[in-house]
Amino acid sequence: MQSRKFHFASALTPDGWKSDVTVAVGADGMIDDVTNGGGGERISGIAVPAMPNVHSHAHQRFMLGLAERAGPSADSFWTWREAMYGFALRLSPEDLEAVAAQLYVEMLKAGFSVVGEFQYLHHQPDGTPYADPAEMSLRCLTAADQAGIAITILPTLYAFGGFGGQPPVAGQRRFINGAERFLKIVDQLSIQVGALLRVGISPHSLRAVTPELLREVIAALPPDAPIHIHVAEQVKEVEDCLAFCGLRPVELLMREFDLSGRWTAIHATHMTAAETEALARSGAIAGLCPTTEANLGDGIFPAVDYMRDGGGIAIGSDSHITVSPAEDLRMLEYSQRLRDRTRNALAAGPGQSTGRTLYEAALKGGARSMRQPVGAIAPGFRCDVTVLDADHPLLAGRTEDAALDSWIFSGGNALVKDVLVAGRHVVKDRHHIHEETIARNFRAALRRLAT
Ligand code: NGQ
Ligand code: ZN
Repeated sequence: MQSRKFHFASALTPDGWKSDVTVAVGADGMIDDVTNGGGGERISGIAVPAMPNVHSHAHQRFMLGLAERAGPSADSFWTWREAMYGFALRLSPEDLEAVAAQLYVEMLKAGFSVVGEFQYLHHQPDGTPYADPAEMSLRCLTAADQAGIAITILPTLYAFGGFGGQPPVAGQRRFINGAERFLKIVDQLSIQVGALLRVGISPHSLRAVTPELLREVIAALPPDAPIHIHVAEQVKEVEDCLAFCGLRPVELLMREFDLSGRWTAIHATHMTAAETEALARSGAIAGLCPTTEANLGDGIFPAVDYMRDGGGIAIGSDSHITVSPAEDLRMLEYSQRLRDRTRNALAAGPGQSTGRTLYEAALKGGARSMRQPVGAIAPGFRCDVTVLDADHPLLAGRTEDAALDSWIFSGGNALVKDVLVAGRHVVKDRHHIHEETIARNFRAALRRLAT
């Protein structure tokens, strides 16, 4: 791509809101310069850094709305998981590619520019590995490439069915690898690394790996490769962990590993005050998925205490029941208000915008969690930008923080007009450049899956 210049009437930069902004982008998609005035291709609207989506299970996109009917006995996260396993056993590599491409288009149209794909569907439906053990993860990369979204692929290390190395159940047969075959997947993905692609790993949870196995795998990785792990999402998981070792999941994780900035703790819903403070001070990011956590009945993350202690956060759409940075940040704030019966629970301080506080926190944590050079409209960052429709009635007479709060707390995805990824204009006037073809492939995959 050639170097280009974009002009925005208003943009959120690390130095605050600026008007009449020109962003110069190099041929590599990185921002060279941000100046006042100066012309360039005019994109009308309000420019903000695009949001990283740090937690995705793409395959779950095809079961949306199909697990909202009451079962024979009390429904829970665990009954949902059974249903999800059933759906997961049906996807072929072609299906996964089509479903992921559709999902990634939806993410871009909602204002995300990077996806962290926590991919654990490795093998054929009967559990036999594909000829290339990285087949399914490579399909996610192809889907990301079709959609034009940046991706941090996090192949999942999954070896056991419960704490202490219990054998996996039949429904988990597509997920299972030992260290050797798992590291082959990582190698296969690592040779693909490019401007929009990073590789990390996702040990599924302390239920699915032992500390010994995980240490063996980490020892074989580059020292800065990101590590994402589900932890303490459900009360039953906390109880099982206590029964197994006398420690809670976050305590166990922190005893076994030195949680630095390369770690993202997904959910971390159930923590004591001491765990909350320790996680916040560790430098790890909490990867929060508020709408999925609500949908699955997980519980409420202690965000007020965690953020007060300086903890870093990022957001993920996880099961994709909602694909919207605005709605996930809104749900995060609302969970705290409902629990504490307060308002503006997570704003940085008196007079500060709640939306701005949360948006900037999730940009910073998301960029770190994904290991991608994003999260700011500033020189040295990739030109990943989301543009809000300043002509939308909801934004009439509103600018800057009031516009951002109106997006996050009210308008949601309907306000997202344009999205740039590495300076490439992938969503233009609410239309993704390849959305018709990708939707057609997605519908064909759903028809295949319905038979
Ligand atoms: C997953 N999803 O791996 O897809 C999990 C459920 C589990 C969420 N937690 C399965 N949202 O944790 O065992
Ligand atoms: Zn998850």
